[in-house]
Amino acid sequence: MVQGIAGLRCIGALVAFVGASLWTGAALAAAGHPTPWQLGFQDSVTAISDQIHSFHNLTMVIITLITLFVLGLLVFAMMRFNARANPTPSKSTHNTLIEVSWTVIPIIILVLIAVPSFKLLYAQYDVPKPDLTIKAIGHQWYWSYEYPDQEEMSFDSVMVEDGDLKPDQPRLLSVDNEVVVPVNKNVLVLVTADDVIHNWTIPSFGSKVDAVPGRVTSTWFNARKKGIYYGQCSELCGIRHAFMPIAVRVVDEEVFNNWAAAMAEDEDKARAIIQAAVEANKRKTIAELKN
Ligand SMILES: [Cu+2]
Repeated sequence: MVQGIAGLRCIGALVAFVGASLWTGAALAAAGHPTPWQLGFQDSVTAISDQIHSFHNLTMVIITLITLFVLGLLVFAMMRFNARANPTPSKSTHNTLIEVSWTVIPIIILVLIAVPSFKLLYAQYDVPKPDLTIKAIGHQWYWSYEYPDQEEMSFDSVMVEDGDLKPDQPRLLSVDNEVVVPVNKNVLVLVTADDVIHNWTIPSFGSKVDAVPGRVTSTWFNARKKGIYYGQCSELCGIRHAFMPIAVRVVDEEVFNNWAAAMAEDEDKARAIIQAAVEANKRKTIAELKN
């Protein structure tokens, strides 16, 4: 009886887990950063990230079906073939049909998974012609950025400490200088490090790549929605590994151009341009919600 209840609980937990994992909808996932008790992924704002989400949903269905099938087989074998129900066991050792099926069916399942998997891998490495190139350099323990298209533009991006956080800044994710990029443009990110291996990632973009000293790796994204998107160094890199977040601000092209022009002269002025654009966007959103 106790075992029965435990079994039911297990099945309940499994169903809940699968349901939650499939639910990558807006209700639970937050745009650009994780939220407490969040289930599922962060909002997707690139085609690559969409592809990652649908690949996840496909494999989740396959995993669930296999798990339920194996669970069913186990329960059936325990009930039907225990010593009490089946006192004289069968002496047969081979069954061609079963042996062929347990070889062929897994192959078919693997091929089913391989096709979208390779498609996704190809899409991630097939960089379209970039409209903008950024270089991200990992340091112990902050990131610095260079914009090779804009002359001599570079800056450090350091985490905002708890005491300095503004009300709308998420903890452990906010930085003093955000990476600013235009919306709906192909952005190529060249990634490297100057001390140990770090990793540059933005989950909402489906971008993640190691930053290796002495080597340049790359990732790309084309964000379709304005906003701020966060990531964290994802390669254990030392004592302050958890405190070197990545923040990318996606803005209109015009705002980006103004920001880039201002960066050459005065970083505070550039920051004010972004701040003004963010405020204007907020007012617009509120006005739209009211109507
Ligand atoms: Cu790191």
